Amino acid sequence: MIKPIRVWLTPAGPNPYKVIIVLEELRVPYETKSFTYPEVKKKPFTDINPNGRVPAIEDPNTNLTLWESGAIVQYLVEQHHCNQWLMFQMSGQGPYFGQATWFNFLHAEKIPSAIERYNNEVKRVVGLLDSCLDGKQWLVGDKCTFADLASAPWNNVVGTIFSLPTDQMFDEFPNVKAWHDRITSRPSLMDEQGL
Ligand SMILES: N[C@@H](CCC(=O)N[C@@H](CS)C(=O)NCC(=O)O)C(=O)O
Repeated sequence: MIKPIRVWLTPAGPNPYKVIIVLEELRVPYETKSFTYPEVKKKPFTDINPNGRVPAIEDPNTNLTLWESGAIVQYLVEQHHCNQWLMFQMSGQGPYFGQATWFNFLHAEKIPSAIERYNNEVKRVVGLLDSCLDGKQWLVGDKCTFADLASAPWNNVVGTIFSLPTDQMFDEFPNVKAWHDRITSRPSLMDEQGL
């Protein structure tokens, strides 16, 4: 359940409406914290934006406070693209890769039509990722996000599904291969902290 994003604004200024328009278009719940123009350079607003200009947002879903309308618009759109890919991982990648593993190796009977169906779905999903990653390092924006990280564990199973060595499992999908290598070669935070 998404909690409403709080948008601080003074009704007279145009800049906050960039944020409101994007929130409306994305159908994201929000609430406005409307105040008068002379109050922009005073507390409590300057605790939210020390630059004393609207808009600013507080997102209770991520505990983020952000100002500068362009940065806010970018954040809202990226956040939704991250959620899009996370939902795709949960519903479109993980379950199909799991069923492919099940029918190839664990189901008591060999059912060729089920094996064919799920193997084809794995190829279709990896192909989709490959085309969406064309010219890009990461799924969303120019940085590694939870959308990339959440995809890695099931991508790792593709070699098992097709009985291929891990270093050959994405030979037909160069963008996914480079992306998966990028994710799996990242030093973890635990490594960085010597844990
Ligand atoms: N670059 C800022 C500009 C924000 C801005 O100038 N907002 C106006 C209202 S549209 C404001 O708060 N003015 C108050 C002031 O200048 O003191 C952004 O895009 O968020």
